[in-house]
Amino acid sequence: QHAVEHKNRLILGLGQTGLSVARYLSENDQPFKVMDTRDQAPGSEELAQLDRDALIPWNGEQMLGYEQLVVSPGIAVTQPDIARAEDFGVEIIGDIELFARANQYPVIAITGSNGKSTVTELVGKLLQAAGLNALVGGNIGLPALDLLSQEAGDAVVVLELSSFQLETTHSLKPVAATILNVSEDHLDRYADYQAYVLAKQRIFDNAETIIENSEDDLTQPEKVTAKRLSFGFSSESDWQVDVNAGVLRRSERTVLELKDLRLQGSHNAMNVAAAFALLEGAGVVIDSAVIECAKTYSGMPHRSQLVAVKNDVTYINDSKATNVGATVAAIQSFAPRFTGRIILIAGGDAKGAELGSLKDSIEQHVKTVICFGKDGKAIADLAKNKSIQVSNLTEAVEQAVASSEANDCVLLSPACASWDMFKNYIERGGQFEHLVEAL
Ligand code: UMA
Ligand code: ADP
Repeated sequence: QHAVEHKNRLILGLGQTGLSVARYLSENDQPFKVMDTRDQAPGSEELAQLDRDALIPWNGEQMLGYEQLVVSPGIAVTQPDIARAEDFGVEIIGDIELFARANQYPVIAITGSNGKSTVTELVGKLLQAAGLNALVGGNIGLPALDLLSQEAGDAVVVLELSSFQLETTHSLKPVAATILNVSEDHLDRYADYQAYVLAKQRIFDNAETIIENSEDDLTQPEKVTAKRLSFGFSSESDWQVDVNAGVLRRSERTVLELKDLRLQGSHNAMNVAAAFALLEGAGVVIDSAVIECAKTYSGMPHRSQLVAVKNDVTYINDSKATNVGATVAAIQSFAPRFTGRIILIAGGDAKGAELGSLKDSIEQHVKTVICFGKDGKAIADLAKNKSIQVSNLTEAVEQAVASSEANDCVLLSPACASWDMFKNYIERGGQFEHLVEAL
């Protein structure tokens, strides 16, 4: 680990990220102050144990007096106080940049609109299966800087990176990096879609190997000299998911049969292909132990997970579907098994997204849409003849039960963030599971 540069630093935001930066700077005997716009910042008690005087009131004028602002991903760098500090010559970075400057482990970096956490966790498990020590963190939940305090010897770091984190990162040099896919998300934070895509593309800036999705141009950098590997449905892809033949291949060689994967749906098969490509890019041999590990991996909670079958109706919790792309993938992956028998529960905060791309999937595969939350009406309007609006999740489940017949599938896949009614997607998914279990 490199020594931390001595600087007069201000941390902006005292959530998980801000706290991890404070811990890291304290461990390295560096001075810092912290500002947060919230009355009660979540990390304030833990910070007080490190330094009782570190938290100071938010003040744009005072920001100009620091050499470096370490901005949390939940705060936009376009926020006027921060934008002014940047114009004034204050350096603006994020926690991943601090991590990158200190880190000496090889890094596998993963971004995309959907599948980041699944692929990040899977890559971690595959590395372990290959006999390597994997340190997994970033947007998935464990802040990247916390990985540096672990004594890990010869480790490989696997980082899930959000577009927000990438905006404030400059020096990360991943051995392998990917954008899994791009679809509309977070338009409440970006001027337009293009700006969101450009933030994601930053992951390739210093990457040794680029892993791109052959089906999605926006995952492919325009000009890059790095080595490239691809995954996709077509035979030109280095790692091919051949849905018709039911196999995953590396070039001509069959690696596994899709029916042997515990992960469900073709989007998840693509996630497995991306994970293999990332390992290959990082120089890891994909042997039988690694392949076996991929087959048995069953995914993360709240992502297209079976909750229960009650009265012959299958209930699926996909609460983590917080954008349209994820919900379309869920509908497509359950449609073959439940043709015309999907009852979709959706709604919440669409974060400014255009919901129109959900319309086709609903028309083709969904029997009834039950909508609630801030943008529930906008979803209901996509298919007025089959939509029912309710005021909360409890009513949505009641309505789903009332609308269902044997062999139907009730799919909670909201296409929206949960913030308008829940603490997060975990609370939303947990409530759904309780309601279903109580049936
Ligand atoms: N906030 C304020 N004032 C502040 C600082 C934050 O109001 O001064 C608000 C933000 O608008 C946001 C919330 O507080 O709504 C949390 O922001 P934060 O930057 O403090 O978040 P952290 O607790 O540090 O968590 C962040 C990531 N959160 C965000 O990017 C919003 C976590 O990803 C990540 O796991 C964590 O760092 C560790 O790296 C969460 C997330 O929702 C899961 N990410 C988005 C996504 O996946 O779509 C990008
Ligand atoms: P992220 O970390 O990018 O939010 P997750 O792995 O947590 O991704 O999955 C989020 C949602 O996206 C879930 O609803 C999941 O079923 C869906 N999903 C996972 N992989 C893909 C993919 N490759 N394409 C589309 N949707 C996906």
